Amino acid sequence: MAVSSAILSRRVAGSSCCRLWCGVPRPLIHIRSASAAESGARKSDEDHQWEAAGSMPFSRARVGSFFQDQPVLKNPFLEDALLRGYLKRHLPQESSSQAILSDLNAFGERVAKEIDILGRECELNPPRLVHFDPWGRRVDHIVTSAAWKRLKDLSAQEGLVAIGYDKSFREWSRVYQMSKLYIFSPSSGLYTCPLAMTDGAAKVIQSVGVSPPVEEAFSRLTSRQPERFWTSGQWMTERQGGSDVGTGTETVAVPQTDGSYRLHGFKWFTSATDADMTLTLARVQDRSGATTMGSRGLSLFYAEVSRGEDGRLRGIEVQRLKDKLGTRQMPTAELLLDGLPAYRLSEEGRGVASIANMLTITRIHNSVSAAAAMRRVLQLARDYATRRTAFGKLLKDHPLHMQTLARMEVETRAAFLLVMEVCRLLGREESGLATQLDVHLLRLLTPVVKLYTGKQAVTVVSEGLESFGGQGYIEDTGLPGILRDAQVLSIWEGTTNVLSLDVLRCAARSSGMVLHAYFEHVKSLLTGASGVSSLAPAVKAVAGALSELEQFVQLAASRSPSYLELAARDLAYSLARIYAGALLIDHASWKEATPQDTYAALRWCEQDLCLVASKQKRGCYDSSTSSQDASLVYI
Ligand code: UCC
Repeated sequence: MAVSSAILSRRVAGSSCCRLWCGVPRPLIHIRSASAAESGARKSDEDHQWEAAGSMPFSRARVGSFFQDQPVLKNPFLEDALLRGYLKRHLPQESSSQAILSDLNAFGERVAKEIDILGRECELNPPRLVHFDPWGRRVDHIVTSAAWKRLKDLSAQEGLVAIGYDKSFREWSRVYQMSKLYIFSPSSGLYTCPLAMTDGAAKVIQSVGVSPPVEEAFSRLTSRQPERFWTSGQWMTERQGGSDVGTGTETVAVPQTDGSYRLHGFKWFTSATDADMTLTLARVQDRSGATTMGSRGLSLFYAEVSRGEDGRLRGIEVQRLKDKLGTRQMPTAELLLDGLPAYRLSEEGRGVASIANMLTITRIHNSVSAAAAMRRVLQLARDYATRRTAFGKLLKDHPLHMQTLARMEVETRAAFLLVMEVCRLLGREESGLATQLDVHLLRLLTPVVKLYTGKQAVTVVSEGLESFGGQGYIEDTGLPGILRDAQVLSIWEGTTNVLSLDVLRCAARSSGMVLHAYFEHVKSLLTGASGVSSLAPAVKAVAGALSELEQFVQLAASRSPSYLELAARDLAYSLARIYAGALLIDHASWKEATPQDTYAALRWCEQDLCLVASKQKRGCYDSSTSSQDASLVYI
């Protein structure tokens, strides 16, 4: 002890830090450093003079007088000019619209003052799994924080699922609901994940019919009463993977004499596993115990998560919680289904088609979260730029910094408008107002918007972190968590490539009608803006890109499936960029649009909007490319 104390004294006197080579716990070092400095460090006459004058800037217990102001989260509704402009433009001019705006404003205030802290608490107190009680009985309790539970109650009270179903605002109910979720998402501690699945489950139940045994579940999923509100899981992913569900699902459903089933299988990746119920896929066994392989063997099941009198989960064992890069606020588990009581909701073999409604909803939620993450990091970066000085001026006065934030703003605007477009179409479809064109557009744009915004979110949030310098990399600022959580958005609910292939599939299954609807609608948006001269360069760029895209589609129709498969991702990106361009132009052509709306549209349209045409001209999808790609990767 005495020896190490002496070493410490020498080290502190001679240089700045003793932490590494002492190898003792930090608090001890701090105490010892202080006492070491007291006994061992000789003060010079100069030091004494500084101290006498009371102006020694750095000394024991004084660390200088400068502390950087941190970015402040303000009401995210009031801070979002585009959200407010969009709603002002699109909501009907009636008193009910005023109710939406006041609710969003009040909720935005709540997010900044109350909810953001709860979300942070979820990050700091992640869920844990307790397998056994103190007496050795298996209990499989997923212990979540008080904040996580509070967010569940609050989600019910605020109607974050219910708004989409009570239809008080008719075709605008979805836009309203998703606007609220957009404000909520970055502060929600990932509670948006169970809400996404809850919304998706309600949608599936609605589509198969709200009757026993799921009538009660539907009423709970869409309830505003915290004590009644249920959340749902979506257990699709098994050990063989989450993309190729048709091949990867091993879970079997054993028919019972009362018409119900018992499920046996292993679900490898179940999100928000503290849910009250779930929808899941399984293969029905026939009398001989045989099942049908592939997608056509899958059926959709409803199961409640409940406990027996012995306190154990009925038919479920929680194997372990996942150790994830992000979304740590939320319990994600591996589950053994060992006789889980369940009801079949779909016809036998129609599992994938029946759960598709859930996928549409969760993919839209995913896109909302992506746009919201971009907006949040930008709001914080914007605020920070008014507080941080470098090289003699505030960051906001550095043109290069402003250029960076402006580019993030353009991306965020494009993402927001894409997301709201899908929500608008969903609202129309659910209110019976959708035209055939709307239905086709919704089918095509859902995967396009999900895949594009998922990627954008990672890029924009990463750039956002950089705008805080080193502080963007410091864990307890809360900023790195935004990036970690963004990274999942391009993975779950269908990866970028799987969704790109979904785009091809829906184009083929509709005999090209989804693309026809796309071309028609983009043209009509451009026509609407044709009289606005300030937008002419943007209109020209989108029209040119659209024409290139049409030519590509015609050419691709005569090529082999492998050609199209190689082009799938670039095609999806082109669909997203062109459509976003048209939406930005459309928004900027509104009579109350601002010069900033025009500027954003012009900037967006400067990029290569039709990536797939450019790449096709360079031979990127030619037959030799695949083998060259492979040889490059495996060189
Ligand atoms: O569960 C997960 C984590 C949950 C976390 C949720 C959080 C969300 C939070 C967001 C906010 C924070 S992850 C599970 C992720 N897995 C997936 O998303 C699956 C990815 N794979 C696919 O999407 C594939 O494309 C499959 C599984 C759908 C492909 O399967 P199949 O069997 O090859 O599908 P088919 O043959 O293409 O389609 C079968 C039927 C067809 O209908 P019919 O038979 O009537 O012609 C298709 O039209 O399903 C229909 N269908 C669709 N309908 C397939 N996909 C769709 C679709 N997207 N929309 C409408």
